[in-house]
Amino acid sequence: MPVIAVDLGGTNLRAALVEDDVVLQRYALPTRPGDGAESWLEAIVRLAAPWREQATALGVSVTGIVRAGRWTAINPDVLPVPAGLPLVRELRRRTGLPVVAVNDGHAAAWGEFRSGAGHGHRSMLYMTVSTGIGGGLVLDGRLRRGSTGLAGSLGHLLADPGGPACGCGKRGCLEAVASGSALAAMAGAEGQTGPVRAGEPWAEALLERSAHAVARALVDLQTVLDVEVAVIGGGLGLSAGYLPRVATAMMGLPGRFRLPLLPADLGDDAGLVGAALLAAGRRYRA
Ligand code: BMX
Ligand code: ZN
Repeated sequence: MPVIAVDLGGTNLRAALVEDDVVLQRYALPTRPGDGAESWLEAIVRLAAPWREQATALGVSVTGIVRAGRWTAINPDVLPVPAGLPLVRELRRRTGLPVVAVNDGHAAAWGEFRSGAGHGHRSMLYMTVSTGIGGGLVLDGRLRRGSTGLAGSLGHLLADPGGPACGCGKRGCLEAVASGSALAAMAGAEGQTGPVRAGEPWAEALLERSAHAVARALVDLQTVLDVEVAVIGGGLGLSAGYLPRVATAMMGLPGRFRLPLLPADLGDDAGLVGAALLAAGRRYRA
């Protein structure tokens, strides 16, 4: 029996009907951060409605952390989620379906571990380099959510003590230095208005900075986690040439700390598939 999966990020809202790890049908809309939580919930319910009768559960992957079914932003600049929003309760009430909700990095990590680039490994880390930078850890075959849902929030590792302020309240986070929104802000500060695209000399410098920061973060993580592979996703992470840039930057760091890098096999669908698998298994019912 299929489940409905939803992935709400800082840029896009995707919804799909998913059976096992196969996306049967899908819709996507741009996320409208300024419209507020009520409108995001309504959009999820509206997108899910046509599949309501055939689905056995709803799996939701969201930017921000989820703890005991409640949703909170770490960085409200990515999406201004009101603290403690009762996401699972509200969606269960509005759809009548059992609901599983997880952070988008956690969902994508699980999707890639079960059905993507991490398949066949025991331990992996997943990093999405997108509007923000998110992540998820699968250690010894288990998705680690941490004691408060924060585990794997890789965007808030320290990348540069003198770097820009991050919306999470810290300074110089990886997300503030290397994410898509950080690059757009830095480009804007340099008077550039176009997209940050490889080939443009001004954009090259920003992409190099991002890739080096990501490479340094990955080798630091490896000292703690010692995983088999790092799977990289996200719009920027999967953009042409980005992963080779990270790999090259990593070659400048000591071999003991390097780890194999793989692009997310499921691409943009990693969060949807992970949320679907979690909902179908209902292992994380809050
Ligand atoms: C932020 C944070 C993470 C999220 C990451 C990537 C919020 C709203 N989000 O660090 O929970 O995983 O962005 O999010 O605090 P994306 O929307 O860029 O995929
Ligand atoms: Zn931060």
